[in-house]
Amino acid sequence: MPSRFELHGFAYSGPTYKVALALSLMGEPFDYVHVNMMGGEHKQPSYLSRQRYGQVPLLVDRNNGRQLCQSAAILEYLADMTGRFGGADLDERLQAREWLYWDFDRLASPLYKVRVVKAGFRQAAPEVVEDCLNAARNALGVLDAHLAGRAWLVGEGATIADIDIYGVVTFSDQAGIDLTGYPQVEAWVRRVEALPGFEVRTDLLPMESRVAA
Ligand SMILES: N[C@@H](CCC(=O)N[C@@H](CS)C(=O)NCC(=O)O)C(=O)O
Repeated sequence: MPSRFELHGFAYSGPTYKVALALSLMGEPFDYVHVNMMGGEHKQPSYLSRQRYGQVPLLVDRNNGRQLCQSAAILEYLADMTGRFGGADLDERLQAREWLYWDFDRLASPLYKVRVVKAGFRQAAPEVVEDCLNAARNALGVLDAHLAGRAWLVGEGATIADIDIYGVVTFSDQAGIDLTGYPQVEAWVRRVEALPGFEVRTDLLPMESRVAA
């Protein structure tokens, strides 16, 4: 039987990894469709008709035909559909959502910007890179302080907030940020990586399409 979910993405994409990791942790096999971003496939009309922002990821739910974009919204959808990682009650669910918004506001944006410049995909003035680096470091400081005395970002168990933010923090080294300066974050990273179903990005996202095993 074909798997329920079809994930369209790119191997080096943090937002694609978040969704792939969520599916893996939730025990949901998925077909993976490689989007040729280097060739501009994500800006072609056929792709734009399915993903209005012209970005990866795109998740298709074959049970109902939904075509979903924006990784944080997709994580919320998956938590709803599987009943997993959504938080124990409404308060936890709302707190998890707050972290999803915070991530894109304060952490993902500056950290990814530094990463793409360091990787040579984009160019930016040194002072812009420095600003982004400082913003990412500040955000990691906020995360570190929040994690003191707690195992997970929200409540007593892992939620989509942890999955979402792990999917950014895992790229810190590529932005030139050493996590040893953030001991609580480092310990939390190890907890996420010990969750059943955890897979590293390179195992979840190949450079070609793959049908679920
Ligand atoms: N907020 C979006 C961001 C997605 C995103 O930035 N995707 C990048 C790849 S990592 C992309 O598709 N970039 C091409 C573009 O924006 O034109 C999400 O979380 O899904």
